[in-house]
Amino acid sequence: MVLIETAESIKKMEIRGAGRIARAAVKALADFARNLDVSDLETFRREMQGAAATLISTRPTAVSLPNAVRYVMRVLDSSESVVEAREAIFERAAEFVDHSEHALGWIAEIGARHISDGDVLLTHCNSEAALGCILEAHRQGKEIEVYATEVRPRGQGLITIKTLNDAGIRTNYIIDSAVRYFINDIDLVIVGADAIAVNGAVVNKIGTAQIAHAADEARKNVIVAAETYKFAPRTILGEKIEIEERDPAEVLPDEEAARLPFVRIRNPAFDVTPAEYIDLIITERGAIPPELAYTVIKDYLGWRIEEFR
Ligand code: RI2
Repeated sequence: MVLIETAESIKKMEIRGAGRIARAAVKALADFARNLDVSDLETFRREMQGAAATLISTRPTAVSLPNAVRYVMRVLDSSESVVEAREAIFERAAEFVDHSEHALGWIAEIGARHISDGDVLLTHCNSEAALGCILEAHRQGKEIEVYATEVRPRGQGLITIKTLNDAGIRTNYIIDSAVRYFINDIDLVIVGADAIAVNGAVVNKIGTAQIAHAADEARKNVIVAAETYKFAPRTILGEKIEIEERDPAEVLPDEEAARLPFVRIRNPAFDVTPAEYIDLIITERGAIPPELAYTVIKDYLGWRIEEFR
């Protein structure tokens, strides 16, 4: 069953990256709707809500996932028959995927404008949105060089350096803790986001906050490339974005950990970079300072404070 397989793949990070997770989830929802053989609308709605909950529960931090699922599910409220509801789900899911893919192109175009000829960039983890900006700058003929981190414990940096290498971009692969050592050689930090709070704080791969801090200290700009559906509406009410803490075995194998009974292994997958360390957020609608995060939530996601009453 596609729903269960997708949910499992997201959990195990076979499908990963905030945008990819969102697209995979809405495709799984559409597939679930296609195969849902029920005739009354109430049962259809209930089953769909169960499927949505299964998908949303896979990983707690990337807000692109619940945003995408809720965007698709919202059509159920106005549907009057199973046939209509099913069609509406297909349409919305396709619309989301289409928008998401186009958004990456627009972000790349806007982001590339902020990369200058001769720039040395630093990126962390593997973000389609951030890499899109780098690749586009290179495609435009700008002479750039990149520092890419390893990204313990899952090693997403390896995916990043393969992409950069394939594009023929001069790349330096460094361990995560070498960032401050190299920060003075860098002109610009560019990363993605899993979630952005209403106060402009950016939740991204663990280590991003340290990098942004080092960049701030060295007076280097930090830009974040993120689609509007990565902004977190519920933070309007002060709701905290949950930080996923993953299996300790990703950090140290269970057999080794078992020999260290006094040691607790912690494995948070993300951290929070305060808005003050971020110079610009590149969205598909344009580049904004982090302070304008509320505008994105209100104008583009269509969520207002009144909705939470
Ligand atoms: P795109 C990833 O999370 C990284 O934190 C990355 O910066 C972010 O999602 C955004 O990625 P993970 O799934 O949507 O590797 O830009 O934990 O691809």
